[in-house]
Amino acid sequence: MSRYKPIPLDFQRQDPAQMEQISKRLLEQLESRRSVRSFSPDPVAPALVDRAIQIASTAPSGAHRQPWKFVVVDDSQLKQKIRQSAEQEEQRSYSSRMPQEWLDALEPLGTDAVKPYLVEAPYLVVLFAETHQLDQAGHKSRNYYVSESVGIAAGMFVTALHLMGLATLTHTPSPMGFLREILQRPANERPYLLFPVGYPAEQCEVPDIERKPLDQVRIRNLPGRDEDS
Ligand code: IYR
Repeated sequence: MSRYKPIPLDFQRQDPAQMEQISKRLLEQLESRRSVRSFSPDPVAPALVDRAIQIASTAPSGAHRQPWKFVVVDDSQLKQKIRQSAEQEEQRSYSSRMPQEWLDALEPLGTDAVKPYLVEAPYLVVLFAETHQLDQAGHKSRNYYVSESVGIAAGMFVTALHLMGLATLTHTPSPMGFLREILQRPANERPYLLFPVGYPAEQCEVPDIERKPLDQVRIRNLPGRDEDS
């Protein structure tokens, strides 16, 4: 007996004029998203973070395994611990592990090893990737396209937070094994990204950088192929 038991797709076509409007509005909204490194301590309803996680969890995934776990941290002591360990690793990275070329690439972003946002933001959400799962019988079963799946979920999380009026940062303290220990996650979970979540600080500044225009990120057709043939 096959375990494939399809159901009808729930899908409604929308009016093309409305699609044009919606897509334009979405682009405008998302154009204003910025990675934020300076947070207000103002509280944020936990239900908003939960909803952003639910939205992220609608991401497609290899064999529909949904190989992600979002750990929400709001405890000050835990945040302090995470900050301490992250800064320890970052100090080593900035002072000796990162080659000059990397440091040069980061210069316009103004980053350094000091990470106050790890305690300022009301939440730290740590995203873990599940390399494999244990089924009901306790057998190891592997996951598929884990980085791709978790990366898509991360992108949807960032988008959801922005559209609901919150700020975040895709932070990757490196190496980030310490997050597994501090948050007591099992061996099948690998830290993937850390997101501080909250409102930007009153005086928040961001790097003066621009996004690539469409014609630098969208390639039309294959080289040498005639477009209207
Ligand atoms: N993890 C370090 C360095 C860093 C690396 C990249 I690539 C960035 O886009 C930004 C920072 C840090 O968080 O400072």
